[in-house]
Amino acid sequence: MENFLASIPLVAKMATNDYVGFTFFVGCMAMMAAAAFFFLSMNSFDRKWRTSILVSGLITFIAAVHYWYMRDYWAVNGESPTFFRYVDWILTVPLMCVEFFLILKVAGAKKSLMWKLIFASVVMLVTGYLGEAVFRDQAAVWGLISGLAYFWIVYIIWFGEAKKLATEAGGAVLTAHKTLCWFVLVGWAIYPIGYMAGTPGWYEGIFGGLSMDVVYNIGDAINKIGFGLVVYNLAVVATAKSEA
Ligand SMILES: *C/C=C(C)/C=C/C=C(C)/C=C/C1=C(C)CCCC1(C)C
Repeated sequence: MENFLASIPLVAKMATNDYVGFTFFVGCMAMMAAAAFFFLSMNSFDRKWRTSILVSGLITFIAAVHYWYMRDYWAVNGESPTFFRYVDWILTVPLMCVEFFLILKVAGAKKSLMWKLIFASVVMLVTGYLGEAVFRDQAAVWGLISGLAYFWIVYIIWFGEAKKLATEAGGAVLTAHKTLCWFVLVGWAIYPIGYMAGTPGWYEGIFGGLSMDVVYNIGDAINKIGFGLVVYNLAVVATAKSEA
């Protein structure tokens, strides 16, 4: 018995060239640090910005917890933690849609805009999950449907209702909205690349050499922490203006 217990390693071994494992560790700590930063800075802002900063904190906190599990799952099984990945996304991506709504509330954004964005994001993620985990043979078709939902979100924020509200609000809100729009157009486009790297399809020859998990982990760090910082910066600028 004693010998048996001693033979179980407490910490899984990590190879020095395990880039997936490395990005899971770094991602985990970065999400934790970002969550602490957003939570602790919350009370230094005007009341009306506090919910936005709180949501930035929740997005990175939820990601930190999932990264904790994904880091472990990878270290022990050496497999993509697809399940945890999509549970994380189905919670955090709708919260990013809530961020758009919260900063546009000053211009009179309606809840219907928020629900439309949330609905589109859920369609994007559920169809992505079906292609990646359930019907892998038809990954290209599910990825295409997911991509259409993604472009629907891009349309709403770049040219549709959300764009109109941001223009009406003007000033720091418009600047922040524009930056978030770029995050969605460029930063979120990292994910379909990861998807094509990790699923079978016509695109294998183009992206097949990349590691799906490394691509997803880079995307998450840029988008979750970057998004939060844009909102943080908006709160800094707007609070400074209202105190002047
Ligand atoms: C914090 C996590 C974020 C911002 C995750 C975003 C995920 C996407 C934008 C995923 C998009 C996908 C497509 C557009 C097509 C292929 C399938 C997905 C789900 C990877």
